[in-house]
Amino acid sequence: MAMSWVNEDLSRQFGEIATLLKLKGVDAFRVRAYERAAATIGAAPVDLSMLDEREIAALSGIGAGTASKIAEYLGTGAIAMLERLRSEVPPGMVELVRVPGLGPKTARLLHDELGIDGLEALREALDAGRLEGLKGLGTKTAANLRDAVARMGAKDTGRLPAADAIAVAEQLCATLRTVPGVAEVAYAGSLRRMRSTIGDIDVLAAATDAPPVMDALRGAGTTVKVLAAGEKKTSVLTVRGLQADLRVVEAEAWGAALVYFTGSKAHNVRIRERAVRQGLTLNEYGLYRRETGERLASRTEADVYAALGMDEVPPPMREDTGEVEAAAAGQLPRVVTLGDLRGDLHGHSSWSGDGKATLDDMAAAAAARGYAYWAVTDHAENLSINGLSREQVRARRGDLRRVQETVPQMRLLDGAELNIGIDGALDYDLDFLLSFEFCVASVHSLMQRPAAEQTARIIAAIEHPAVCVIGHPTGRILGKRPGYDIDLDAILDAAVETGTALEVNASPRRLDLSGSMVRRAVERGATLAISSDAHSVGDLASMRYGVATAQRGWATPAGILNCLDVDGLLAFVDRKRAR
Ligand code: DGT
Ligand code: CA
Ligand code: CA
Ligand code: ZN
Repeated sequence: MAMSWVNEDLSRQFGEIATLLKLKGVDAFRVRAYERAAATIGAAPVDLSMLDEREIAALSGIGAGTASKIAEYLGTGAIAMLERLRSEVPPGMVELVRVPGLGPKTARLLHDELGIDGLEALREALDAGRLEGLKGLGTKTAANLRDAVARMGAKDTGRLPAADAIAVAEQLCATLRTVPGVAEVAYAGSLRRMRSTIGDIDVLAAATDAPPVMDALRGAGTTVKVLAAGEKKTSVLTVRGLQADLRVVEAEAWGAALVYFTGSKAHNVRIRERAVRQGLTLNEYGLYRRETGERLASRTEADVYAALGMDEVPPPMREDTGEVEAAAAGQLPRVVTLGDLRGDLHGHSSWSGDGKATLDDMAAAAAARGYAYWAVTDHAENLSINGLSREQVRARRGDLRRVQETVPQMRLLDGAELNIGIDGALDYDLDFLLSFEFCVASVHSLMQRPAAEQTARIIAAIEHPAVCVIGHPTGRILGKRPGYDIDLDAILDAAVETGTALEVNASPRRLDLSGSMVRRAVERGATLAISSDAHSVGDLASMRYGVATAQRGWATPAGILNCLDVDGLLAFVDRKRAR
């Protein structure tokens, strides 16, 4: 199911209400209600704008008060309570709680005692040593904050995580497709290349008549404000604070326009150089013979690349990192595609508290995707909030046998997502760990440690016989949390040495490993697993973002664990355990 931007937006607004209430110091019980609402809405299987207030109130995790706020949002486009809270809480305090390890209590303390009203002010105060000796703040906290702030990098770049752009872009494309006379619609730019952060959304449409398409953009539900409306291009501000540019072209130029506006700019420059050397001209309308002006190609991207004498380059690879030369030599690697994947090796069910769907529903949806296997990797016991005890694991095994009967064409794997402790220790004990069919191990705690410690900890998990994959290896959350400090090359070497895979977590909030890290993994010969880390049925579809990220790193099916069939996969597990 495609993500609903209404649900996403609502979920974000309720999350913001919870944060703002925390910053005001209201009791935890009220805050929790909004956090639950945000989580419920984020995972709701239907677009809430399709329901009436009574149906919304019937969703579990949604109380009457929340339901009326949802109705208010659907009716007016805003929640008055949120607007009020925003005006009551200094905006800088919201910025402060984005710093990893800095909670609302500390933010209030810093604001009230030292007048720190934002990230810049916090930076200055840290530099000036003004946090030392502040009552209620340990010296350790000051040091941790210094690290966290440093790792957040320079000031906000104005780029947003891919996850924030995808929902808006897809909604926008769906709207434009309904306009009469529109033949093609696609998003281009950095989002089509699946960069992890996005500067703006570029949408392209092919139509006989541009004005109705431009009108549709201005009137789209995602549009907040029209920034510029021209004949060839319309720019609007969308709900996420992202700009969207729309260009309308004639169908005959679709492929050339798609190449041009997909970019990257560096890739475009490189292929245009190639065109020039061949006596050709390349622009957004087509590829032309310079002397005669004859148009050689423009209808499809494949036509344009073929006329340039190149392999067609998958959009995520178009970054001028060697792909133009390789494609011109006919030696572009055949990178992994969605169709190559035989299964998904990281997913959660409602057996662990954060899984939103039952094992039945998750398995049915995974089977419907045509997978040969699906590993249910619910959290393990050391994750105090929702890890499974041994008794729960045993109970789940009974459930698993029952559900397996309902999906005879797909192998359900009895798995776990283990927690890598500070010294590399894992959950349960060796015998119990080996009773699982497939284990992912991830860092979920103590994320701000020195690189040497963090690396040693992950390598210790890699060396464990039960661990087949390291989940989200850097722990980054785009726009929120930088990755842990790690020595990636040392981790890759240990993974190769032990026959352990590293995950390309496909969640658009993570994309972890990143494309450039995938490229390093490929160069060092490490095996990768592209996994959705699904917590709901809809999340299973995130796989395509993982595939695009793997393509950015030039990964081929041969290096990807879940391109193996069931027997190949189980042989990989056996080899790991035999060591
Ligand atoms: P972003 O928005 O910063 O995440 O990155 P892009 O790649 O989406 O860049 P954007 O939105 O400025 O432009 C979209 C595409 O249009 C870009 O990838 C390539 C093409 N383009 C833009 N400006 C130029 C240019 O000056 N020369 C060439 N050859 N192509 C350009
Ligand atoms: Ca862009
Ligand atoms: Ca743009
Ligand atoms: Zn997970």
